[in-house]
Amino acid sequence: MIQKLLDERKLPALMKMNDGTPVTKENWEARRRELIDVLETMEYGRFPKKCGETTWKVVSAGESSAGKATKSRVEITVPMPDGESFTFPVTVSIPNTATADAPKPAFVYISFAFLWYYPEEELVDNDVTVAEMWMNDVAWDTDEHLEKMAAHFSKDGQRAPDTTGKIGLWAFAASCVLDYLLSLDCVDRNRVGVIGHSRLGKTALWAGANDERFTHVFSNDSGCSGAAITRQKVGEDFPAICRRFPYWFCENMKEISGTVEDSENAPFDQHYLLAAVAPRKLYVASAEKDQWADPVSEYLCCAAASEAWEANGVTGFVHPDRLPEGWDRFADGNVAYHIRPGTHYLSRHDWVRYCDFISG
Ligand code: GTR
Repeated sequence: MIQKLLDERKLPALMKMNDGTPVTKENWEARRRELIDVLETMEYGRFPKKCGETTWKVVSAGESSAGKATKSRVEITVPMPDGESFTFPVTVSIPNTATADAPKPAFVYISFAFLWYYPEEELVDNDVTVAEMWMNDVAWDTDEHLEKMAAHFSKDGQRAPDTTGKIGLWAFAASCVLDYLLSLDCVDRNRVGVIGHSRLGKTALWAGANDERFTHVFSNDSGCSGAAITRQKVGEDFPAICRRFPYWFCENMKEISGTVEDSENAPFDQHYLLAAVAPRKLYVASAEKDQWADPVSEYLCCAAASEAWEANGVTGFVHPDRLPEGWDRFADGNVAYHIRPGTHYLSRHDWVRYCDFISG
């Protein structure tokens, strides 16, 4: 059943190089570069390159979660392509159980608002460190390119056709937060994840696709231009998302988002984005009532991307031959998926399952 549904979507081939050569473990990295290149050119814009060392300063620290953790405010400073630098804050919660002798997992959590809800004490109790980064501290979620990090990537507010959009700036900032986390000897570098919800789920996927130091990548309800297949998607489509949020993407995205037909003729689909995480660990989650994101297209995208893991000799997406429903969770492979009843939200239920996966 699932293969039939996938065939109907008529997706561009994943496991063929641009010149038609079949993809194997040997040329996987070259294929991964091709996937990222088309996503950079047409969708998100060029992923910023580091122009120098990321530095940081702990500006305050204190006990939190009933004394079971330390919470600190850290300023991250990143050299910019115009020779200047840009500084933004993150809030880091480190459980007391995480030590140099017993390093523990950590998340870079890209959030909607400074200290947006997350079950902080529960994460502490699960020995998980969280570095929370607020998107608006990095770049405003608006169509302006003159302020904050965006100012360093535009000229007088104008962007070149493939200059990064805001998703790319937030994703790059997440990668700079990772520089900081990896400097902490209480963080287990084999278990560092990036996580975000909705527009920030798209961002987490793009960060994880580009920065291979992220061992685990989590997309919560990311939908259109995130974890959902674009071809025949229900709910939001490229024209709808680009009318409201053109600045999330590069200017070239306009070429493939005028009509639904344009987007269905694009030389890529979102399984390219998921596959760019292979052979690392990927977790996609949906909410049943979130038809705008389209749970079915998110699930099918995991199934479509799975062959990238298999070509690398590891298990991809292990799932039954049916669509997901209720509280289904399929987490036996390197690509995991769950759905839950309810609406578009990054809930406690989701967090707990992400914790299990990264701790596993
Ligand atoms: C919606 C947008 C979605 C999703 C969501 C969010 O309005 O259409 O693609 O990103 O916002 O970020 O909450």
